[in-house]
Amino acid sequence: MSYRSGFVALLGRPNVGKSTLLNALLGRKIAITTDKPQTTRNRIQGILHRPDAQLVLVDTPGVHKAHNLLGQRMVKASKRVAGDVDLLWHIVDISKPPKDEDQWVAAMAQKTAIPTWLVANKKDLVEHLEGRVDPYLALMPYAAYFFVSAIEESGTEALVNKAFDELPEGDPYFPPDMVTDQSEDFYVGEIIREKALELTREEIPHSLAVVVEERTARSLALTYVRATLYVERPTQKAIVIGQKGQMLRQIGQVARRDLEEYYGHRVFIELWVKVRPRWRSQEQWLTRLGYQDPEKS
Ligand SMILES: Nc1nc2c(ncn2[C@@H]2O[C@H](COP(=O)(O)OP(=O)(O)OP(=O)(O)O)[C@@H](O)[C@H]2O)c(=O)[nH]1
Ligand SMILES: [Mg+2]
Repeated sequence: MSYRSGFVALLGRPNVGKSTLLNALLGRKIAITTDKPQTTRNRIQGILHRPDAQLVLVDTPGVHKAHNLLGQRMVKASKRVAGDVDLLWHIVDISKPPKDEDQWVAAMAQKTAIPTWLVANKKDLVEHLEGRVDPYLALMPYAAYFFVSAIEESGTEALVNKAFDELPEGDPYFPPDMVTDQSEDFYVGEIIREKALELTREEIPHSLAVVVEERTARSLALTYVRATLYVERPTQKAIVIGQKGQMLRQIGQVARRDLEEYYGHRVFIELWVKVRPRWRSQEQWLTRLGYQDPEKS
């Protein structure tokens, strides 16, 4: 029996549920998800294994109109992934009509000439799906379309089975036990960022970056994490810290809960907040905070 392997990109505008779908298909959380747009900032790969095949799912930042260098790098990362896979999934939110960004994604996909499927997510939110999908199907000639709910994990089995069916012959790209290519420090930082995003409002989410400075196993039953939360303005720092440090404590507590479940033992988190004015527009800071130029990585 021949082995088959390949990459599929999850592309779409922000907030349509790409990362939620990635996690649902893997049966494990590897990407953070929030109700705020532009949550995902890097390419994140998750690997699905079957005895005779390997499917690599590539989550990408939401395609949007970039207002700073970080945004430009995010969109560049998505574009780059789009040109370098075997199959494209254009993920959309079927509870809403198409927006300009959906059109941009369709144009991006069409330019590549890679087979593209429309994946209409959030089907749990609406009835009469067929009527709603027509304006999306008009965006470009999709090779297939699927209705799914990443949250309810419905329709997802059919989608992934069909993707496995279409894989080209080839050797595995990753070892059989590997679920993701991201580092543990990156994951831990992302969990902290997710909690900070969930607990804060307004301009904080977009201005926040998290760097894990230290992560050590203090014993078999305790991991110590020290991380810095970077924001752009002193007023944002005050919000992230909160009255008498209450907000920062809460971010740490909620992140600790998730990480204790992930590690299966106790986790101690120490958080610091620093101001780096306009870090999202500065080449050197972007790279230091983990958002390198996709062309150079
Ligand atoms: N009702 C419903 N909500 C969903 C579904 N999938 C995702 N969501 C919600 O949609 C919001 C965005 O989900 P994400 O997975 O972070 O979206 P994304 O496309 O990765 O967003 P970016 O990373 O910002 O591009 C979250 O609040 C999810 O809980 C779904 O199938 N049904
Ligand atoms: Mg995402």
